Amino acid sequence: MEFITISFSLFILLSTLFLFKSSVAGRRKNLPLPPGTLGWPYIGETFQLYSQNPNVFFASKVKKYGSIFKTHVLGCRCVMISSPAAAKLVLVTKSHLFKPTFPASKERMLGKQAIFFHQGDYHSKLRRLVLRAFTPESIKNIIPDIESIAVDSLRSWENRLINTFQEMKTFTFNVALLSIFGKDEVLYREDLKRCYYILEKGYNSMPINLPGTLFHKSMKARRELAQILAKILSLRRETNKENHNDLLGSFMEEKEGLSDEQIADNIIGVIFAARDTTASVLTWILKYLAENPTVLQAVTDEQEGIMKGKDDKSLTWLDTKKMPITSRVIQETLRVASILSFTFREAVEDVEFEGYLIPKGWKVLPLFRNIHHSPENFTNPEKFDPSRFEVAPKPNTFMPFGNGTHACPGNELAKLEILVLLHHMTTKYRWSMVGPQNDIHYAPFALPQNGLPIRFYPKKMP
Ligand code: HEM
Ligand SMILES: *[C@@H]1O[C@H](CO)[C@@H](O)[C@H](O)[C@H]1NC(C)=O
Ligand SMILES: CC(=O)N[C@H]1CO[C@H](CO)[C@@H](O)[C@@H]1O
Repeated sequence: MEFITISFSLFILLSTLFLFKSSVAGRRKNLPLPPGTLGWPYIGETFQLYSQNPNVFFASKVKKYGSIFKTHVLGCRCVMISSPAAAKLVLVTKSHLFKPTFPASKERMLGKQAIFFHQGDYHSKLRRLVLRAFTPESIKNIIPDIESIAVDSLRSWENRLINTFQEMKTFTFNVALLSIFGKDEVLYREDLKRCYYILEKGYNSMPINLPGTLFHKSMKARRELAQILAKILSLRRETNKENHNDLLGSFMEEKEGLSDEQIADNIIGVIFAARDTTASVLTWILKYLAENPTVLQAVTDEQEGIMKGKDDKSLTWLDTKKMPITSRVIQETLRVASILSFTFREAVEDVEFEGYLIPKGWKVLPLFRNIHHSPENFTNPEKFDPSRFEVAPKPNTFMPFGNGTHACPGNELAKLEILVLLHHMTTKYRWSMVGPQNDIHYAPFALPQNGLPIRFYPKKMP
């Protein structure tokens, strides 16, 4: 069993939930609320949540009350759900009754017009524009460029002690910029990176907008980012009129009629959605491979097999479809690490589910991690065992990319960039973990202790 502590950043993250506009509606239907306790007025069960690992808190509730229960944390009344049927209702079949909900400070920072915060027509339009930039057809073309970013990253780690998460963030940031701006990307990379890194520092800070606070600096960096993006937009409009296959090209198409502000909010939003998520999954993969030498050997053999057939030519989409063992390692990592433990929705009206009332205005949290760790769906759930994915998981038992209306439009790109990096990494490098690595931190995505420091070496070529 791993010993787990909760880092302070999770506390700060969840604390900002206090700023949710809370709306408690009267009960109209004559149905019971889901089982569970609401704890003390206002603070609810916040202490219970913080006095233990949040996943233990949720798991003990699931054990006591079943797969749907109510609780009250940090000023909001919530219904937590952890059954595949309930997840399907909230995310897929009745998704129009459950709107996305975020603390106001997060909306201000990412931009109010970003895709995550919306429902209905504006959301569907943005989704169509994002999806078409990230279909296999579109991202196939950038594989050689992803490869050169991967090769450069790996080279820069040679014979060094590195912080895996920090380095992976640079890799995933560069791939995100490539997918958004195409090859124009290098021109703006450093400016964008500098501003984005200031912005993210304020993301988990207290949202107090006074000179000197992290939040204030971060909002300033947000404005500077918008200015750089405005420059990129006008440059594109003036100089090259030809079609671009990247996300910016998709957003800029005249007939779509997006304003510059809408484009900026969504570009910043996609960088946010793409970078830390993929970087933390990569960090977990390195950890699990280091801990499971037979799995690492199987992945290495598979990748060497691909490399042998290619004599230094770059990878193709088809090559990436011939990596079943490596793909199962990615799936199993997504399951065990469940970096997005849960997501948030809010009931827009009273909803009935399995004889219970989910009242209008209450938050509804599908608990992905509990679903992914349910022994009914995954035998011996704490064990890292990629071979379990030799059989396809049942619907709505494995949702690392969510499901339904807001499911991740970047999932193909995420898997592609992970495969490309692992191809070069396992065939040419080896690594060893340094220091203790049993804790999990939430920043806010689940992450190995200290971002997983490792020593990274080139393999001695025979
Ligand atoms: C392994 C890495 C990733 C994981 C685990 C992941 C996971 C998720 C999940 C679970 C959601 C749905 C959240 C919800 O329903 O509340 C989501 C949404 C989203 N993701 Fe990802 N994601 C990853 C990488 C990416 C990448 C690389 C991109 C962009 C290129 C991206 C862009 C988005 C966007 C734009 C949304 C919002 C979609 C909407 O609201 O309609 N993600 N992601
Ligand atoms: C999403 O929901 C649909 C409908 O229930 C289901 O067929 C599909 O398998 C689900 N996707 C995942 C990833 O579970
Ligand atoms: C398809 C399937 O086996 N679903 C089960 C997964 O686990 C939950 C409990 O956590 C059960 O309610 C489902 O029936």
